[in-house]
Amino acid sequence: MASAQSFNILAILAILVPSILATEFLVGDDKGWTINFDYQAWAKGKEFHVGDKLVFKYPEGVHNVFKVNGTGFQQCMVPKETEPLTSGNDVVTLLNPGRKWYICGVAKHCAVGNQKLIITVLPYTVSPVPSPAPSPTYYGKRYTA
Ligand SMILES: *[C@@H]1O[C@H](CO)[C@@H](O)[C@H](O)[C@H]1NC(C)=O
Ligand SMILES: [Cu+2]
Repeated sequence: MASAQSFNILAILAILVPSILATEFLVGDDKGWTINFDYQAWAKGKEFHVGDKLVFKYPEGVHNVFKVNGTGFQQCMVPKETEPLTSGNDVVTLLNPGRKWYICGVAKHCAVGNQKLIITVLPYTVSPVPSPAPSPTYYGKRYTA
């Protein structure tokens, strides 16, 4: 059973380590957040973890970023009750695991321009630290005098 102390240490690591190892993903790489880009292909093979950041880069006023649910993503529907990100350098920190959907709410950029991103955020997992190899157990005969 883990002691309270080792639990505390793990809890502290769980908070500190992600902030050190967090990855910043520039959405679309050098193309940024734009129309007619395959964000599905961009996200493929990438691992997003809690604590990582997405950066949406675009000329201010040309696009925006709405976080939507699965329905909003499928139908390119922007939620009326939330405001989009509009700075042109929008940083989204991934706080929770699960599916996340982002679309552009300008004109028909999502429906026609395919400006939509879906990712799956994985829980933060501490990569296993290689433990020192166990010293070999001696199974040979023991001789006593
Ligand atoms: C998805 O988002 C829309 C717009 O905000 C909302 O009306 C709808 O109820 C949501 N659907 C689910 C399944 O949460
Ligand atoms: Cu747009």
